[in-house]
Amino acid sequence: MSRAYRTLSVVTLFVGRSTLLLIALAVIFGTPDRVDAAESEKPNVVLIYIDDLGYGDVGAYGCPDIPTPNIDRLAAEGVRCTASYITNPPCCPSRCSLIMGQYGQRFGKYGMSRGLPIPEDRPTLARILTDHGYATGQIGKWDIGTRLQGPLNVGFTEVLKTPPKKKYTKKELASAPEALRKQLNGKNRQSKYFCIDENGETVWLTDYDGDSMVNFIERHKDEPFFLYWSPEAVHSSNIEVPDRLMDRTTAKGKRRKLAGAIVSVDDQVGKLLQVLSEHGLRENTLVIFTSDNGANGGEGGTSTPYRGGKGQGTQQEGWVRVPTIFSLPGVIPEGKQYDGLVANFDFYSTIASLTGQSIPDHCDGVDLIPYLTGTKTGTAHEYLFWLNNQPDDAVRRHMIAVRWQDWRLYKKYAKDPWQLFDLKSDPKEEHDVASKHPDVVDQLSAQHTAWEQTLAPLGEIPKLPSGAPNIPKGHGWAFASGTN
Ligand SMILES: [Ca+2]
Repeated sequence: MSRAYRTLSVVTLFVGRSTLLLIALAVIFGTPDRVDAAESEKPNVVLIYIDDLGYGDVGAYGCPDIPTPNIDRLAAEGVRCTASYITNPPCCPSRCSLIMGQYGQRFGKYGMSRGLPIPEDRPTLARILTDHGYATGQIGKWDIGTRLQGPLNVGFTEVLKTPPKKKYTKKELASAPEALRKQLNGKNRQSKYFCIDENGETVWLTDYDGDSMVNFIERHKDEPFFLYWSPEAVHSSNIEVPDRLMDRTTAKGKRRKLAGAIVSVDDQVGKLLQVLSEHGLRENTLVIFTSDNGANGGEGGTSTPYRGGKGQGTQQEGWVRVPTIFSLPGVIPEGKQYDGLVANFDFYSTIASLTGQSIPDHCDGVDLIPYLTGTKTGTAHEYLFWLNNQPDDAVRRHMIAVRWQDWRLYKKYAKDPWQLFDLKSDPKEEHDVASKHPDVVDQLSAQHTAWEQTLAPLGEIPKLPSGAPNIPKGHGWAFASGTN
């Protein structure tokens, strides 16, 4: 593709930009310097993918007891999606679907199936951006593909090395609360959420991540970048959350620890917005904030007003409906909400389009920007489907479902009768109305059957020889060969 054509694509997408005239002139006259300037105007993207953050655990979604001013500001400066879904819960399949831009079942993933490869005959989201001239970085939890498919193997140009964990001394262990002592004894006294930084200081891992985001952006502020932050937070166990974080919330009981962890996530969003503003990048950076699956119910997380979440709540809406915010001031409207059906595989298509690329054929997603700006009306997807039926997966994770309009059609196993819920009048799914609406059941189940016929067979997890982990350990960044 010629540089001028790529420039034109960016111009088309960025009609709200103040630099439009300059870029347009560059296209018309084609002077090398001006085209180079236009090249540097490719929008940046930061994708934040929190682990187990519930629909009802963010201020912008009505949470009353956990202050999240920075996430709320992102919502105020963007669009808040109210029906955004993870079609392949939980952690690992969600991330695989995200990075491939399609239903996980299209490459044989029908449940957790950790270690199942992501396909190599179609590009990942990171790959298309790297090939398009982006610096692409990843920070945090990976949980995608096989051990050999780390971030640097599937398209990222750099990845934050996993810092060493804090190791509690025997003295610290002796004075720790019993629950923490129990956890640490099972982990060779190694912390989950405290790490050791390059100066030998003990730091909260989520803070370390946030500082690393700032570092990545400062190093790449003069070129287009894509940053994928997928922290360990706020996955269990949050038992180590310090008082200084909990005390900023009004959460009660076992929810206090989780609340403190969410406050820390919000702090990092604040650091991100600050560094973007400092370098004049706020209006040229799409920020997507979301979660890999629903609420951490075991630690008091909530999907309010919906029911369910991770752990014991996997059969309800709350396992798959997640908070999702898009912010790109000047392009995406501010302080709006979008109620159409959205899936995490839409991020791939949206980012591809926004960066002036065509959406690869394998993608299930659509470009959401026209829906978020209102130039397209209606729902981004008429239907969304779920099929978690990997035979050896945990019983609680089996689930078959369809979403259409306000309806949710659901059953646990293929042999079960369908249940139907009207999420608008019954968000907690307490009244199965399948017998009252057989036409809706027939319609949605037929759609599910037709979709299922388009999927790949169940994939097999390869046996791999032992070797290096897919993310190197240490401090600082690891780079794909030839990119640093
Ligand atoms: Ca998760």
